[in-house]
Amino acid sequence: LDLEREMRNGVQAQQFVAYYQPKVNADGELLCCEALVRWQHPALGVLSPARFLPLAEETGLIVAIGRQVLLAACHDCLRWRQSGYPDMRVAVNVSSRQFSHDDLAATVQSCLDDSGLPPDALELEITESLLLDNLDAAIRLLQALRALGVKISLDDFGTGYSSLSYLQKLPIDTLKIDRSFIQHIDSRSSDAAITRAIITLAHGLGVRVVAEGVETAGQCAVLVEMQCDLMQGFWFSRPVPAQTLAAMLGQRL
Ligand code: G
Ligand code: G
Ligand code: MN
Ligand code: NA
Repeated sequence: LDLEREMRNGVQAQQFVAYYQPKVNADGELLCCEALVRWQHPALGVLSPARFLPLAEETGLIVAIGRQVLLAACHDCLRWRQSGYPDMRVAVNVSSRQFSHDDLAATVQSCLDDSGLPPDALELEITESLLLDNLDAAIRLLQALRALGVKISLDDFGTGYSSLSYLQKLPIDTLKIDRSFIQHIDSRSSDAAITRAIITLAHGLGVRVVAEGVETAGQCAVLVEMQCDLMQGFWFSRPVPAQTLAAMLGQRL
């Protein structure tokens, strides 16, 4: 099987679709969701990113796939807002290849224009690894994206270099604490201490905090007590297709 060739065909045939995973507040209200790409392969079924993202990155196909996901997320989010949930927001992952592609800001603007989604309904999730090559250039791009009105979220926080000084330098709105810290948060005091400190620090800098990988009621309770702003994980919902997400709006998860 020539995966690269299949992937090129898949892009043409629009086989890359967005699933969505809810982000909820302490009351379980669904305020936002993260778009997570899936490949609906006609023969192989629904493939997860682990199966194809590395090759998509290597070949540059991630730029086309990423644009399709971004546009779909904008359209879907606008539909949810128009169906009676006008504050619903969506987050979309941006990989290093997309980030260094020189017209990311133009791509984002054209997806907003094509869909009619208000910019502040869109959040872009970036990882620290995108910042390593050229921090100043990355900051300029983040500023250009924020000038469009979109929000920026720092994904997988705590796993990379995580220089705390980044937090002060980076124009970000949200940080997502990596699930490796959340996994044992109710049993390992060191993970709880780190998470509590990150939340306090972020709030002191005016940055909101999302915890990812919340799988149990116990983890959720600890995070609520720490005043974590939003939570995401299997405890609330797995990533689901757009229509399934639409049916969850207004529910308490
Ligand atoms: O949904 P899942 O847990 O399998 O996602 C695995 C990884 O793939 C996550 O780290 C996520 O950041 C990445 N990913 C998911 N969707 C997208 C996407 O649309 N674009 C990019 N660049 N990465 C994505
Ligand atoms: O972009 P990011 O690396 O955060 O991608 C999120 C990934 O984490 C997706 O692949 C998603 O399916 C996965 N995920 C989401 N919630 C949970 C969870 O509660 N537990 C675990 N183990 N994985 C999760
Ligand atoms: Mn993410
Ligand atoms: Na993550």
